[in-house]
Amino acid sequence: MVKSIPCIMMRGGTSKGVYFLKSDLPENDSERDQLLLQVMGSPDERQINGLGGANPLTSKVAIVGKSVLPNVDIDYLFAQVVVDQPLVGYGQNCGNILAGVGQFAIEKGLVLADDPETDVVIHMVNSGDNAIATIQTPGGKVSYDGQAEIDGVPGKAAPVRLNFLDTAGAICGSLLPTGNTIDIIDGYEVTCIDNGMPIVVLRAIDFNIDGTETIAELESNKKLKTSIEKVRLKAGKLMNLGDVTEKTIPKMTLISNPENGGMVSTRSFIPHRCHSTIGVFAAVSVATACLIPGTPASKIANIPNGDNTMVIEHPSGGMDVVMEIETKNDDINIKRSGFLRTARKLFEGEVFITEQEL
Ligand code: NQM
Repeated sequence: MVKSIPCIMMRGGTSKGVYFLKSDLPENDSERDQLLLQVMGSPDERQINGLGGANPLTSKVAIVGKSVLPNVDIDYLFAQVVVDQPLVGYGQNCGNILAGVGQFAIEKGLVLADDPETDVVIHMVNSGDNAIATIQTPGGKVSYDGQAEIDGVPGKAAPVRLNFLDTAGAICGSLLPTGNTIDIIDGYEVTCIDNGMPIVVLRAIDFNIDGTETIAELESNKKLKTSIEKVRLKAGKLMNLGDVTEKTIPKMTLISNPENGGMVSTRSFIPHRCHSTIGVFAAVSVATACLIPGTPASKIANIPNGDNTMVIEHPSGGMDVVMEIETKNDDINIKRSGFLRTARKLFEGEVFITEQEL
């Protein structure tokens, strides 16, 4: 039997995914995961039999429903569908896919739009934190057209402003889940940090690379990938994430001197493919590592003086992170972080599922 499920496919930030209403998906977790694997065409390196784009950045799902929480409009559960394994991960947030969630909620009638902008308060179920997305809604209708540009996406679109209030320890329970600003793993000095995304910050130079390599060069460097994965498995345990062999966190970010006037230059493994830019929460986590005195990142970073916009350089340009910070002695308290993203509605329709394969 073949059945169909309504969905919208969107580019959110520098990622692409399929957006579903929670009420259109099975309530049972394992049935839902089987369905999402089939929707994306996983496991298969090419995802030839599904909507996935054969890369972790294009194998993402947003599950959206009305929230019952006070002062919250909608709940957003993010699912990372692993490309080449039969796995669906809920252990991480995705700030890029988040950039399309407000528009989806308005289009599906979950939120009433104002004119000319609508603030949508989104509960990120994966971490339990809230975000506020400001969506362009002239005349009470979602507009995807505009003049905003983000590195890593060609063309211009309507701006989507994202603001987060408190993301420290979102997934691991604390900003520095090992209790240290520096850990030594396999002889490398690293910082394990979670300001919305658990990441391990590593110095590129320690891995005999300079951090300006292309994605193709990094992905074909087997020795580098093996060393990084060994560190990741150990870091996962230290970060209270348990055995992370089959998890998509922590992400591994190699840092080096900024090349274009930014704060720091990055190359991120998420965790086995190299990111074409950097994740939203990964960028805020890297920026935070740079601001903590004594970390390897703080020694490399070019900290902006008196300006709270930090530019995190990545393979396709830079991501601006606006942060409101309070510093007391050596303690930093991140009060707010904000980003500019864009999103594009690509199609709306129904995805077809073969029920006997579920
Ligand atoms: O860090 C990719 C992305 C992401 C996650 C990943 C993200 C974030 O760029 O908030 O957006 O790290 O798997 O979509």
